[in-house]
Amino acid sequence: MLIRKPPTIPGSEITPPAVYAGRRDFVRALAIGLGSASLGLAHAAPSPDAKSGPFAKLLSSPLSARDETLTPYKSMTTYGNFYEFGPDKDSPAKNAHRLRTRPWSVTVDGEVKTAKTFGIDDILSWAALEERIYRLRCVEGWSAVVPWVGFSFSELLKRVEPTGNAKYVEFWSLADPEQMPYVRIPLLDWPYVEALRMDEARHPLTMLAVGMYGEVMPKQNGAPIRLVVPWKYGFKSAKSIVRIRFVEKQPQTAWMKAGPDEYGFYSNVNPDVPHRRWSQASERRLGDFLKRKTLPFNGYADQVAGLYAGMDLRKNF
Ligand SMILES: Nc1nc2c(c(=O)[nH]1)N[C@H]1C(S)=C(S)[C@@H](COP(=O)(O)O)O[C@H]1N2
Ligand SMILES: [Mo]
Repeated sequence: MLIRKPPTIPGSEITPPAVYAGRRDFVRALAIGLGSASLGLAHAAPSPDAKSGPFAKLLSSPLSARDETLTPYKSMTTYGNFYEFGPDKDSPAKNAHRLRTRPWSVTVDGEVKTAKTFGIDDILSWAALEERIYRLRCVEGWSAVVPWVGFSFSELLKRVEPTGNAKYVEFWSLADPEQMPYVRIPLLDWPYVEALRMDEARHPLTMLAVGMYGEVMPKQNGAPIRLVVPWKYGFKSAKSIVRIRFVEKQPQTAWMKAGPDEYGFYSNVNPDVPHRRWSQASERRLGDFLKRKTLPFNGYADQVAGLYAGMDLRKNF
């Protein structure tokens, strides 16, 4: 069994925009090119934030996987990993209500000309928000298709100046034991830190997401701002980010420290390289019964394989 019975969570966090019920028509409309025009309307009435704020008008993105059926909102908000809130797939939905997402700021430091701290509402004021439907693949074998709301990480790069020494970039999640009860327990070496090589971070697919399904990001999915890197396993996409640090040397990430032979730095979705304890050749979409074949780079090979030209992806897993 992949999906457990959904736990009881506050209604305000699980009310999906009605439009996603009419999903197929919506996808068809996008496919025939009504894209940006219909998208604003499609999101007309979700949460109060969405009505007026930056979520009112979302740009549709050419980077969307438009031929895919979306994973139900309820599955994406009740089944997932966010170890700061507990080790089970339903822990995030049960416990993430403790997270306070305002005030919130993100500090950008390390190998940059000037370290800067951005308030989340400032970020929302300069970021032109897009909706991007991305495939997501978790190392444990489940996958999903999610309409994220956010902007390319490269937009943030325009506002800070990395030095010539910046070769990698780290993403640090909040680690506050008052809000995140499991940070008191050494499940991982907190804070949760993930990292990308600079060219991976600059790739247009690499996204900072502030919402999904037309709504402000649910807490259990990494509010108020998280990373989404669709060609890599889910754990590369750090949630609830408070610090972005540019560094010269390839960093150790939280999962590399936890299991160096199971979780490599690159973590590109690769059906040919088994995880030490299981095959990665197939996946099951949340809500589906049958498994499907996993695609190299999660189906994004055309866009990203070039980043790894000449690298042995069995060694650099
Ligand atoms: N801070 C933090 N970020 C995290 C995790 C976590 O435990 N803590 N889990 C990761 C893993 S393993 C996955 S699969 C995704 C799951 O969240 P999503 O379904 O919202 O993408 O979040 C990733 N980001
Ligand atoms: Mo994962």
